[in-house]
Amino acid sequence: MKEHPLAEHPLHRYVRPSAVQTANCPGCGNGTAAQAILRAFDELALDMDDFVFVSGIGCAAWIPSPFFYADVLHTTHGRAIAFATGIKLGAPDRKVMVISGDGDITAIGGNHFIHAARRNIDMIVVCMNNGIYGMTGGQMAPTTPFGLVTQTSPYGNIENVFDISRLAEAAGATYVARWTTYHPRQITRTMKKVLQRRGFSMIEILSQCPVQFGRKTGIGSATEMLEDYKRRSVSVAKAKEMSPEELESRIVVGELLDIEKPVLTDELAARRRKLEEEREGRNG
Ligand SMILES: Cc1ncc(C[n+]2csc(CCOP(=O)(O)OP(=O)(O)O)c2C)c(N)n1
Ligand code: SF4
Ligand SMILES: [Mg+2]
Repeated sequence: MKEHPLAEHPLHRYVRPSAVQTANCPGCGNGTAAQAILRAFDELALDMDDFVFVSGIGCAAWIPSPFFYADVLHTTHGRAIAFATGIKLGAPDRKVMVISGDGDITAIGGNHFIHAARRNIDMIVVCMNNGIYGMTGGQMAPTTPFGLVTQTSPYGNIENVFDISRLAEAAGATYVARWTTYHPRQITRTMKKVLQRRGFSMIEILSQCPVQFGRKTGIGSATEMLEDYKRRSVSVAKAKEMSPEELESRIVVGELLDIEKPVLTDELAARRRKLEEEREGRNG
């Protein structure tokens, strides 16, 4: 039997043997996130065959596709959650995870995002927030900091910024957490939790794009961006003691929400069962 090209790596069994070359640039945060996610599968000894991974279009969409050794659907830009919804409704026994970019999920795909959250569809959404459209050359996104000069805001971004986690919470998500690529162990811990819960779980991961974001903002290299995440991150508990002024430009990290609400797929299954029972009662 041919040896797996990553045979020495502890997570090699989760990576498709034929897909070992990443599309992402050196220093990109996407690799850190990929590894942190797969580590959670490994620590929980989960079977990848129980999962369907879905991504849209963008650099972050290359995290699961084609690398994760499972069923992976690489869909169209902005439609990952729509495809994931279809999978979950058609095959409710499969666990569905969307991994895609901030533009994909909150710009073109924003409506799918808020309604999936509102419906509390049983799926995990990992939104890789690099504050830019990375793959297409650094155009501004709804997450691009105010004032930032980008390819499409040569005089500085004049638009206000989405807070993705708060958007998910306001739309009805039942679990929301935010981390950065400076926090891989925390990402794994959070991932292990959401892999074991039901409902719409959203993890926002701030991730460095040194190529399209770092060098244009002047923040610089991947290392400097990670240092910036480290410097600006503040825990949920600490943030509660800080004023809005103190929190300005800080990144609140940790678990932001964990509540229970009816899950759409469970409700649907219950209605189906009830209808079938009624039908059997009539026929019998
Ligand atoms: C309907 C449609 N509109 C626009 C595009 C071009 N496009 C591809 S990826 C992308 C943005 C990617 O940004 P994001 O989702 O943040 O992912 P990143 O590359 O930053 O990880 C755009 C605008 C497209 N492929 N399809
Ligand atoms: S352009 Fe940015 S987000 Fe895309 S792979 Fe390169 S570093 Fe990562
Ligand atoms: Mg992006």
